[in-house]
Amino acid sequence: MRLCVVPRLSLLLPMLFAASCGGGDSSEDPATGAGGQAQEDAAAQGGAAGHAGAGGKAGAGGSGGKSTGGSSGAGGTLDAGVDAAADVEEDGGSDAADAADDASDDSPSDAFVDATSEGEGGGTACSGACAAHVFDACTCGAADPCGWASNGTCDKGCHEGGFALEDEADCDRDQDGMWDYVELELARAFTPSLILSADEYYADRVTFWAAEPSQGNTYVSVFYALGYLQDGGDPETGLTDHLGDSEFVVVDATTDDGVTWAPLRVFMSAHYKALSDSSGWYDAAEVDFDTSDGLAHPFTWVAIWKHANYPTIQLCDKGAFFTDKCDNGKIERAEVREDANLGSLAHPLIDEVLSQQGGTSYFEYYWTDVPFCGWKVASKLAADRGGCVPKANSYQRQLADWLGGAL
Ligand SMILES: [Ca+2]
Ligand SMILES: [Ca+2]
Ligand SMILES: [Ca+2]
Repeated sequence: MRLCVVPRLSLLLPMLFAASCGGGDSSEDPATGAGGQAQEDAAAQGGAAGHAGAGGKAGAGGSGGKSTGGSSGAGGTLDAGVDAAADVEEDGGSDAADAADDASDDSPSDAFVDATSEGEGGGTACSGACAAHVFDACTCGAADPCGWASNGTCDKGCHEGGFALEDEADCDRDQDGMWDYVELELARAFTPSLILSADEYYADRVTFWAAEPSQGNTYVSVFYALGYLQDGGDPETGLTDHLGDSEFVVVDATTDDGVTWAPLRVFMSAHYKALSDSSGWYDAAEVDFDTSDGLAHPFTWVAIWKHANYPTIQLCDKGAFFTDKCDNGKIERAEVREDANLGSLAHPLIDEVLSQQGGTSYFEYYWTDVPFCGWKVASKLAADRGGCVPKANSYQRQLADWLGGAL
């Protein structure tokens, strides 16, 4: 076994979503109990305001607008990406000035004064601040004067400021106890770098993903559903080809402080649940990571035409009774789209997915137990999906195995 250096990333991402701020009891997540634990974690790390403390975020506690309430400063490209994706409104110049004034002042009462004085400068305090999306004691009050709770936009800055507005419906849409923007950034941080053969003619795929905190919140697990449109069969014989190819990679990662993250282990599917099943968990030290962009993408060798996944070329060439073959033809990083979060078992965000190739109106399914056909079969009925990947390899079953600890 090789012992590689496991990369450690500075992501400035909190481990978990803290459900409430300002000292109130957080509401326990019915599925995972994560809400309560997050609060405890935040307190243990010296964070007075849950998310802000656990995340160690610059600017937290002030009354600035979104960009200062979020991860300003040392966040680097990762946090810049978060803010660019999530923040629509621009901050006015007065907000920046307020943020500077309040940089060393965490008092909500002072923030309220600032909001009021700002209002004197132009319109009523609340309407002006709402329009500029300033997170302060007025706009983020429990009474939700701006109507930001459950309005379709995650107002996470209200939590970071230590105010009372709760916005779980927008910030944790799949109700797994972890803010969805954290899920997205972690999924992007660890998305696999696929090493494909130069002769891989069946590389077309669509990637969906999901992320969940573990029981006890000791690590986060990300599931990458690498949905190839076609399995090309054995490269020697062409046998065992089928429509659709539901491969997946799982990365478990953890952090001690909400700042430094490191992968723990990686699961790579290889003929999952078939007779030739060569899937397995690999300790992070057994995996090479592509750190070319400062993140940690597990290098995943992909068997030509069959798309079985392995951490080394040697394991690939031994896989499936020595029928799998790999060569270093090209590297493609799996795509992680913000709108491709599958959600959780209790609260799926995406199940039925329309073909994204154009030309067909066929569907595939992630939380419904039907064979995966790569958007090549019109019918949803399992009986009409005989030429597809076996039902034992439906994404619904893989996701259930993942969430049930049965991989
Ligand atoms: Ca909202
Ligand atoms: Ca979530
Ligand atoms: Ca999730």
